[in-house]
Amino acid sequence: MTIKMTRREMLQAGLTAATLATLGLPESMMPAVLQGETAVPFTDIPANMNFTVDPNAPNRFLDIRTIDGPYTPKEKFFATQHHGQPEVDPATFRLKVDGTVNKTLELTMDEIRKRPSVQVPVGFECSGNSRGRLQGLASAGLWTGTRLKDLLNAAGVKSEGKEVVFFGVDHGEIDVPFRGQTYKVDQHFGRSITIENAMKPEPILAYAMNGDPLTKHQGFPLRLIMPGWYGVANVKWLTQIHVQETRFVGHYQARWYLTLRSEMVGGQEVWKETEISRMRPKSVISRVVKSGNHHVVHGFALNDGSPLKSVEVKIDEGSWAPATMDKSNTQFGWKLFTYVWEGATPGEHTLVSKATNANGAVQPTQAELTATKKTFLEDNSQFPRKVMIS
Ligand SMILES: Nc1nc2c(c(=O)[nH]1)N[C@H]1C(S)=C(S)[C@@H](COP(=O)(O)O)O[C@H]1N2
Ligand SMILES: [Mo]
Repeated sequence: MTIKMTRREMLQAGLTAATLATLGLPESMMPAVLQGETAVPFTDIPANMNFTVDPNAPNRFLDIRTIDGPYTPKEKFFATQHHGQPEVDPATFRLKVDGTVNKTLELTMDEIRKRPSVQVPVGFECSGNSRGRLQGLASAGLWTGTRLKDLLNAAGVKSEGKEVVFFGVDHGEIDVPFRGQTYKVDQHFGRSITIENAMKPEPILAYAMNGDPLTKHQGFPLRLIMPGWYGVANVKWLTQIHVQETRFVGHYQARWYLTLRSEMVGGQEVWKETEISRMRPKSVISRVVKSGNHHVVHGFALNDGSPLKSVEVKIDEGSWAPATMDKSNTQFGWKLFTYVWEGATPGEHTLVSKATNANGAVQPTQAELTATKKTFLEDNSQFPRKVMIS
């Protein structure tokens, strides 16, 4: 994207097209800056990278250089889905809760909005987010909704109900391969969680973000929000909650979203197919600015909501130094951090950050990760950035 700055903002930032030209850099390399700050350009952005995000396009990613607070504006929140964005009429919309429950429920949006509501900051990334997209498949919002467990209790889950499946309005043709044959069937987007996870206080059925009704991009009129989980768990255009006795092994649960990962079991390496669930700790440097006579490195971290032990930053071949976590950070929102970089010398530098959970999970290097993971989802590897100091 060409980050749109007004002329006034450019002047405030002490940054002009001429300055950029002197550095030999196109304007698209510049992050957003605040008054009194000067943007430091990243030099690792591919020349053909097109940041122009059409707010109406069904798929869009976030230019992470523009992150400046706990919530992503609704028109910039990243968006992705498998079968396009269905147009849902809120007047005829019903949420159905059925399966192994005592009482099947069918609720209108009004009935859902009248239920007790909670507001929670939740950030997430797509499990396919990666360095290739400059980590732009991530965003954070303040979600309003009603707790899933209260609705399940209202329906009364029978003791044999073990799995809770969430279906979207959206559907499409799915290839189901089986022993050399491929069967084509029409299926709704569906994801499941265990009853234990469904009965936790965190999951909510959300109808608003940042104080406004969900847009079509975010799953209007209703979506599941699974705090601490990868994007795929947050089912948009939610229309059915089905409780069942058996595991749900739908396409988007068991096949399209999986990770092939190795573990050491009794000194032996064992490769396992695993489902996409909670976010692994990841931190990303999003923006570097010159402020007075030092530089400030900005970034964000996402994890499963367990306490973060630290985010550290390393400059070139220096040692890891702790970043400062933002006071506004919350358990499930993205966690913003800054690192004050003193004595930056002119020229190109490599910066990298590393998140560590309190439970010991560490954001791996790319080499460490590829040694234990063959498939590309859940890439939480460290993401070195290059900047040019003038
Ligand atoms: N109904 C439905 N929900 C869905 C999807 C989908 O295809 N259909 N895609 C999932 C995936 S893979 C991601 S990463 C998130 C993206 O949420 P967002 O578009 O609000 O950023 O939605 C999830 N929920
Ligand atoms: Mo995703």
